[in-house]
Amino acid sequence: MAKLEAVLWDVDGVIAESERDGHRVAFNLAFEACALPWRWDEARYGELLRITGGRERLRHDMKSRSDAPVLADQREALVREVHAKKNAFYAALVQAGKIPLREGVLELMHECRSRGVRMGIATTTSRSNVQALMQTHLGAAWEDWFAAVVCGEDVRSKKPDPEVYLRLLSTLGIGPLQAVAIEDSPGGVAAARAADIPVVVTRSDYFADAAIESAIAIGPGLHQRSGWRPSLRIAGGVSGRVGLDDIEAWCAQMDTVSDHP
Ligand code: XBP
Repeated sequence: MAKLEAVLWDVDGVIAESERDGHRVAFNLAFEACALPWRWDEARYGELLRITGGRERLRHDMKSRSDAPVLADQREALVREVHAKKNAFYAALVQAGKIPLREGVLELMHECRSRGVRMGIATTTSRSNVQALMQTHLGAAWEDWFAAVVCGEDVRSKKPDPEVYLRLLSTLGIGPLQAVAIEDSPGGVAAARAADIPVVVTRSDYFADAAIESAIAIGPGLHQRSGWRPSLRIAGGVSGRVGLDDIEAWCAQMDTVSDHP
């Protein structure tokens, strides 16, 4: 394993639990604003998360709705209208403080900055959603924190395709073994692995029970040292959380673990 040059962050599920109380709620508000009777409850949204990308998710759901427009251009216009409204509602929810960062995220970001480990964002979500979330939590200069930000509109194929990660590596000018990705979903892990990048998995609400293949570590979150595979020393480390030394140790060890809860 080469020296760790960059930490590559997934957004939804890793930086914040933004799906159930963020994107899902915002979609339902958008349906209402478009006078549509459709609503996604928590369970249905969990099923739909298999489809990455908000517009793609909506298109998929419309296939099973008899009251969706029949003509392709009308259907696509409705997808675009609902999605634009959804992103506006999502930004408002974020700005109202409804979507906190996951515990341990800000601390690891500060540590990367202070130790000169560059950071990148690798997400299938829209740039406007990343902007709303990061600006709310990191301030107006949030982009200075990241050496590269690759979002849904920057790629032709979204995760599980590796394109988002390959673009990050090329922008950063590093090889896959000089980086580590932090992911929560099987699709995100597959995308990073297909780019040969080692992956640390922080379990999220919607993917708590999903089968994960070939991560270098799987655990409950960056805020705690217990519950990780490979295990961490419970005592020690930086302030009871997962830090860069731990991630570098997992990278050096390079055991791959899988989890089929
Ligand atoms: C998560 C997603 C996104 C969001 C919605 O992406 O699948 O589609 O649910 O985003 P990631 P948009 O885990 O890669 O951050 O509506 O903007 O597509």
